[in-house]
Amino acid sequence: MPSFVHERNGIFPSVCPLDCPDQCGLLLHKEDGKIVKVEGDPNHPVTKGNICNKVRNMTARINDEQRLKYPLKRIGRKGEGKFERIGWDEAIQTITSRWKELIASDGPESIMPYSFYGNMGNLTAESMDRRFFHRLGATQLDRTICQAAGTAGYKYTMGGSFGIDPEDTVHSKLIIFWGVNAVSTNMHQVALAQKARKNGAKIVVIDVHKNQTGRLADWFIPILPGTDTALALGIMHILFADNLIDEAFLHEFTVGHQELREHVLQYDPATVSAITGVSVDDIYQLARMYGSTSPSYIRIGNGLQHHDNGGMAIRTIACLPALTGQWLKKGGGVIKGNSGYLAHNDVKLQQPDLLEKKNTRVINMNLLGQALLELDPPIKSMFVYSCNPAVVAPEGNKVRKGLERDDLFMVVHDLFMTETAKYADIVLPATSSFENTDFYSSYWHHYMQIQQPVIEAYGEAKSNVEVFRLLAEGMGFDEPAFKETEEEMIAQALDNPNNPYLSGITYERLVENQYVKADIRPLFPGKLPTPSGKIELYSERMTADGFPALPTYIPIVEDSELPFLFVPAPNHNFLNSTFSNNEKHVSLEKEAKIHMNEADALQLNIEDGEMVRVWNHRGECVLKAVIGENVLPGVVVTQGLWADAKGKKQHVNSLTPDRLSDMGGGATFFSGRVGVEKIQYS
Ligand SMILES: Nc1nc2c(c(=O)[nH]1)N[C@H]1C(S)=C(S)[C@@H](COP(=O)(O)OP(=O)(O)OC[C@H]3O[C@@H](n4cnc5c(=O)[nH]c(N)nc54)[C@H](O)[C@@H]3O)O[C@H]1N2
Ligand SMILES: Nc1nc2c(c(=O)[nH]1)N[C@H]1C(S)=C(S)[C@@H](COP(=O)(O)OP(=O)(O)OC[C@H]3O[C@@H](n4cnc5c(=O)[nH]c(N)nc54)[C@H](O)[C@@H]3O)O[C@H]1N2
Ligand code: SF4
Ligand SMILES: [Mo]
Repeated sequence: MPSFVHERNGIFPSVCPLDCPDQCGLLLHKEDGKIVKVEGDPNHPVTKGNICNKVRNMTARINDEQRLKYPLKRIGRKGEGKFERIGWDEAIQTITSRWKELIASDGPESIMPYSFYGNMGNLTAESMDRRFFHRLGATQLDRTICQAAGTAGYKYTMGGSFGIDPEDTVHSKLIIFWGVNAVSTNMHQVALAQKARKNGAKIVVIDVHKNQTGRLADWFIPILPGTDTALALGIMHILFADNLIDEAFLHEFTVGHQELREHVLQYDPATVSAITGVSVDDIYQLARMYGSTSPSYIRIGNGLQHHDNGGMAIRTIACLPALTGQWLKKGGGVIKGNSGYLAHNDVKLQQPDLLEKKNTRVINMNLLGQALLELDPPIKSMFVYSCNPAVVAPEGNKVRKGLERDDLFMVVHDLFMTETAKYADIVLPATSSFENTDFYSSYWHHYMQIQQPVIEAYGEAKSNVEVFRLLAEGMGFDEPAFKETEEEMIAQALDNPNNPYLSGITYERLVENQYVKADIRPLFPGKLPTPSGKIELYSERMTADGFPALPTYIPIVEDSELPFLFVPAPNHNFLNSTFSNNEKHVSLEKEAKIHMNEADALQLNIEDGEMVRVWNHRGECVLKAVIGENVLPGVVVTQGLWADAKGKKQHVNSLTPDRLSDMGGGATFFSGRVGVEKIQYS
């Protein structure tokens, strides 16, 4: 494998490792063996040299003195953060001998991995680690915290994660950002939309919060949280009533349009207006605009699916372009996620065959608190990597109580001493992505990219792949799977006969070109991976799974009697909790705030800029109130997953529910309720 590590100076190709749809091409400037500047690669066909502020400041993170340099063992209380240095040999020996004991006394299911996509590299995120835990026979983790509900919902309609090519969206004449804060979370989609706008396109944003994305819209439509399914059904009602539909498309490429036509009669604009808070006039205007503008494109965001009814919301919105035949137009259709086009051979990469007991228990990662506190037989050891559950997981106080358990042997592998790592018995230092070999597949654009190591490993840090190789050796696992090199694994992963779009992408081409586009063909005319091969407006599979076969509005759960719906969304300068420990990024965000409608503030006697207590039966936060008209009455919104800071109460997930969404076992971060009150200083 080529590597740039031994070149002291120069500019080297790279890829952004963060969990962000844009997956930018990067150029790393290296001086005297150190990265001194991160910039966008101007030749990348989609991201074109523009990168976000977060990653322009990434050098600070890579070279941060606070980075973990060597393995540590805990000497203080759990959560206190007192550790002392140990060597890798001792660390691996401590972990594997403890696991061998646990396997003998409690069985391998007493051990559980806990990981997510802190680094999106496919090898880092889901290769050697999966092989290792399969071979170990550990409790399996269902990784549901991000897109699970929407992916399941979208699949009922479209069969898999296939939308349009974002590069085509420059041709769109109407762009709807629906539950996506694209200015912060998908900036190159905004750039493409701006290009389309120069050619006459209109940009509509549907959101519960008029944030930076809402502010750039030609038309911002505020909506009550968790009611988008009703709005989509109201649009369908009008499209059918006004005959703004494409009959030919419906006949040829969909199932169930007759049933849907009947079914949506009940979602008349007055009914939908009462549910959503969108006026009858606006519902008419939106439906008629959608029905008469072509090509029209909907970017479906993640905000929608973090609700009790999130899967259904996305299943429903995904039906809209079929009604007007948009899939046949260049720049018409939707993107929810596009990971289907770049799907690699995960069976070869993860080797599920190494798992002997096929009915090994599976734990939903959104239920971490419950799993640690209530599971019987209990989890006795947890290995956390590429994830910071003490901050990002719902019912955060329950999670932290679980992490405090003295009989839980916990290992954390990360670049930093995160809130989660403070609870660990052993902490292991991780390399940054720029120190590793890996391959990356965007879940929005269609390019696969490669990372070759550019700098030396920081201190004694090791990559995820390397750590699991060492653990396998320590456990005495001698299968060839644990000896394979990164290059071998990439080649295996790219060999995926189930995915024709991937056929032209090889390891050699990636090394030569840095990014290679999947072999994309339009979805229509063609056969979808649904049971009928068509777009399923009516889905028998949904009936079999216990859902209504037709898109149906089901309200979110009545979380409590408290007055406010609470939407704790991401912010501009952090990436989930990543960067929340970095001074520069924190100073750009200033402080943790809560947005509230002025009518509510008036009633509660709260003034702009005052600190307020936000609470429910799960926990409390103290945040700075921002009063205005950016949210509807009855709704409060925060932004960002803030790091713990002395004297501050800003752990928003201490307030979020650990109920699961309707589909896919997804998270319901945005379906909770809170009370808000002025802080009375005595
Ligand atoms: N800067 C930045 N970029 C990121 C991230 C980050 O933390 N910061 N996180 C990354 C990750 S992991 C993900 S999954 C994506 C998430 O990025 P997005 O897909 O943008 O999803 P969210 O930011 O969760 O929510 C998007 C919007 O949904 C709104 N919303 C909440 N509930 C509702 C509702 O019921 N209806 C409607 N219409 N809108 C609603 C919120 O106000 C928010 O503006 O971004 C990725 N990119
Ligand atoms: N309230 C609320 N909560 C949310 C969300 C929300 O919108 N609101 N969003 C949810 C969503 S969509 C997501 S995806 C999750 C994300 O939650 P997480 O996956 O926990 O994401 P991060 O907070 O970025 O934490 C990633 C961690 O991985 C570490 N890391 C990075 N690279 C590597 C590596 O190569 N190896 C190892 N071992 N570690 C590495 C980073 O240092 C960081 O500590 O949060 C969820 N939580
Ligand atoms: S976080 Fe997203 S926008 Fe920023 S550099 Fe990475 S991929 Fe690009
Ligand atoms: Mo996510």
